[in-house]
Amino acid sequence: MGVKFDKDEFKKSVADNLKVLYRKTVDEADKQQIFQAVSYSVKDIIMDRWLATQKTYEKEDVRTVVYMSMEFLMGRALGNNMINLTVYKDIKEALDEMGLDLNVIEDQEPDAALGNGGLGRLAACFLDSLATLGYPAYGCGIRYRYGMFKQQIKDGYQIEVPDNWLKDGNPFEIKRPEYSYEVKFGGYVRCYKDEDGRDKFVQEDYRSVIAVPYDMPVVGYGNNVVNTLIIWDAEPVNTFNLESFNKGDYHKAIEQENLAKNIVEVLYPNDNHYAGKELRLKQQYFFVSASIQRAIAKYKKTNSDIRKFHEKYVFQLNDTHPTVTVAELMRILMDEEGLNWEEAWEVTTHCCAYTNHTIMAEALEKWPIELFSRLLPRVYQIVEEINRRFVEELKVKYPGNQDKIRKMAVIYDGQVKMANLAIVAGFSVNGVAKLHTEILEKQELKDFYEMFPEKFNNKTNGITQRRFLLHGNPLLADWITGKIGDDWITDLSHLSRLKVYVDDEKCQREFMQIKYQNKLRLAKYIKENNGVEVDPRSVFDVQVKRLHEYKRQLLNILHVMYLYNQLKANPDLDIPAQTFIFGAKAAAGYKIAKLINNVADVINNDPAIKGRLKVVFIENYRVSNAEIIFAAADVSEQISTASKEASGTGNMKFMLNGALTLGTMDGANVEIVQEVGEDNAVIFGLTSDEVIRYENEGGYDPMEIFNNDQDVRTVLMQLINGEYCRENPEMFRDIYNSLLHNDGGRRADTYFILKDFRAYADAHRKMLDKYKDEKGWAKSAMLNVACAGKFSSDRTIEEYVRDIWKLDKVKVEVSD
Ligand code: 26Q
Repeated sequence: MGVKFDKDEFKKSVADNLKVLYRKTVDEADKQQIFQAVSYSVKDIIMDRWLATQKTYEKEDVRTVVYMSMEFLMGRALGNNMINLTVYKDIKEALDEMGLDLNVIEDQEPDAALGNGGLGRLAACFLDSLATLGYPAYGCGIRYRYGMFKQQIKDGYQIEVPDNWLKDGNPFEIKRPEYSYEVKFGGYVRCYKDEDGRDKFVQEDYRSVIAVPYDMPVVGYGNNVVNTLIIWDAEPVNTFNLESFNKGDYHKAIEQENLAKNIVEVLYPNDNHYAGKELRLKQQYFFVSASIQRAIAKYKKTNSDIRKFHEKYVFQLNDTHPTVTVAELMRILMDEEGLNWEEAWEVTTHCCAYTNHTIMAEALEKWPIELFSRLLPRVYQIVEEINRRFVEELKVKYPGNQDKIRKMAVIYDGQVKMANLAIVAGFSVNGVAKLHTEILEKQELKDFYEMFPEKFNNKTNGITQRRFLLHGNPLLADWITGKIGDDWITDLSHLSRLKVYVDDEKCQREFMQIKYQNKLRLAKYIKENNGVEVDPRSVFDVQVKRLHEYKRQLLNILHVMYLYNQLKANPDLDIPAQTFIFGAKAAAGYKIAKLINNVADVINNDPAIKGRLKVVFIENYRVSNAEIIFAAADVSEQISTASKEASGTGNMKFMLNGALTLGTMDGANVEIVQEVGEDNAVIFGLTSDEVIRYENEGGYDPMEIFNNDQDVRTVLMQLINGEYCRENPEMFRDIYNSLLHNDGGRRADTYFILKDFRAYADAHRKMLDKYKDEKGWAKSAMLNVACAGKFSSDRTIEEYVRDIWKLDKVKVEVSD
């Protein structure tokens, strides 16, 4: 099924593209131009498959999933597309012969960073798996002009630099203006009776934009399938339609111009945190309305009965961010397609399914009624009616129980609660790891689970092995293929066949040699990008993920400070050299990055510890450098406060690349340990039940630990005595206070850092003891790879298809 590849034809294609695009020869072109030319040559290979796939979908009138997401954290496309077309090595060879280095070319591509972190990357992995498994699918999102900011570190502080990812052009996208739709905001709703005496609703005096779609190809691995990610751009209506000017409504014209410019301007860089910004709600409605209009238009091309729309389309809502989908679909079905309420509700409640990604209260979306109804007057009426009917239902089911209404109503206390809307109108509610789903059912969404148990289900997250092993770790990928064949690329459960090699000393040496090569590669990256020299023979202990209090980077760095104290006090301490690697973007204003960088500065420049401890903060952590980082890790830090991390997916990427997990019993860590066995990971700290119990009791007393644990006290005092900030000893006073003192409504040490500190230090000791046993370590690391099969997003997608989406696989034929 692979692509027939003609090397000479490809070389000619690259040269032709350079000529047509830039009037240059290969020798004259710069690196960015070469990247563009090579990308167009690869796009050329994609194009026939893309056409054939979409033809097949149309001809077979397939059932389709639409993955609705404010975020798609795609990373780079070129390498991934070559991998999935199965022409990576061929192209590498062809370019070699032209005197071009593929690695350098790939490095010219900016990451498509249209997402914050886990939720956005999950969407990208899902698209890869859907295409690879041959399922009809669209991703729908926003073509942000600026993606996730680029991070620079200056004086230890994070600086956010705009990410102008489109500046040199995006070679893989295709603009499709012929599928543009109008999206309306504001104004008021006029109600009138039509000729048949039925109520009609029209939005008047609104402001609108034109949503213009750009298609991005999503290439399946080795199967000719190419699905589409649709990202919507906004253009002003006035460019097409000068009516407003003619009527002299100059102000409205300018307003609409600005609306179009602002709406897709930038991704909100908040991870697991809700910001009730009007522009954010505009973004949500903008892409939701356009995507539904497109799906309905497509449906009507081949189907006549809109009452059966749900037989062909299912919308998966990636968290509550696109939940306005349910009301917008109701609106279109009633106001545009003429269905009555019951008919529209029947379709909608069979179309929409909701994924919950967090139990953090501060991430729950609640929109003030005033804002919501002003921006989306007709949609708000529909939400009100959904709420009215649901509250009626509650009153019948739980007579006199005002508490149920308070907790479950869609509109309450002057707010529209998006999670409640998604649960009431959706037919499926899923969590993203076993523990997370249990917490949803037993605590956070208990009332809904009791009322609609049939809606609830778990879908443990996964990751795509094509990007995070085959592309990111070619040495290990080749080694695995040499041992067990290449079936693992599309069926990761095959990795279990590696188990027979874990005691084989030659295999252990080969495996550790590959890890060493990958550590050299990362050390080189760190030297070039951060100017820090690290020892590739030291233990690479890595925590890369968004900076967030609940993820507890603070626990990690406090422990590093403790270790440093130990080494200073006892220079002969018999422990291996360690490199602590951090990578994280933060919400603006968060101080922990400064602490990590200052600690790094002190430790890395202290000759007394003879390089046995190093701390590195990798600037601008993103998908493209993540691939290099995972491949080189020995220890995977997964240390969230138990119950707070819904799943985590970085944990799976580390495991797949042979790192041992040092973590809490949280999210998917629970399932990782279950797969790999307790001896091949180190688990520590409070359990989720214990955390939840403390929280219900109002916390615990960190002062007791401060007073009784000398090591902890020393570290905390170093936060406020200038040890890590000579010029301003008060620099980290806030952090110190947050650990020890209640502050208004905030409990001291909200995330149980001091409570878990001793257990964490012990866990590190245990990890180092394992590391000292070279063969034992190699075996454990190999077992992590061998047991990672469950965590492929292919497995996750098959479960979504089986339980929620009910799609059929498609075969696509292409004549090369
Ligand atoms: C909401 C409102 C306004 C602005 C921003 C937001 C917002 C944006 C992003 C809220 C949340 C997010 C991202 C959440 C997220 O990434 N959650 C992670 O999802 C992963 C995939 O399921 C899980 O593995 C992680 O555990 C979870 O934290």
